[in-house]
Amino acid sequence: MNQVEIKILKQKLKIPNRFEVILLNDDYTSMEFVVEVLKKFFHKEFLAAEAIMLKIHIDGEAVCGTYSYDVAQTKVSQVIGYSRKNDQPLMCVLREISL
Ligand code: TYC
Repeated sequence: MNQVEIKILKQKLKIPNRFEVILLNDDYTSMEFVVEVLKKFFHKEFLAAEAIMLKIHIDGEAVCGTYSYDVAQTKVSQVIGYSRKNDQPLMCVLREISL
């Protein structure tokens, strides 16, 4: 089965598309700011936020949450907007989860 056929089958089965929201590492955003973002926009407790921030710092990225397309896109906009307002270059992207 090719990707198009899988997509049609998923639609017929009414399996909703889900999207991961991912934070990316960079050399300038402060660790404290990333923890704050994870608490504020992804509702993480301090220790969970700190663990995710360190995973991003080491691996280059980490999944912060999984949402419908609309909610995922809103999270990306909120995180980037808040980061620029606070003069931080933090980047946030979404990625569709493949079956
Ligand atoms: N690498 C950054 C630093 O050393 C910290 C950081 C972590 C930045 C996670 C972005 O998504 C990020 N200050």
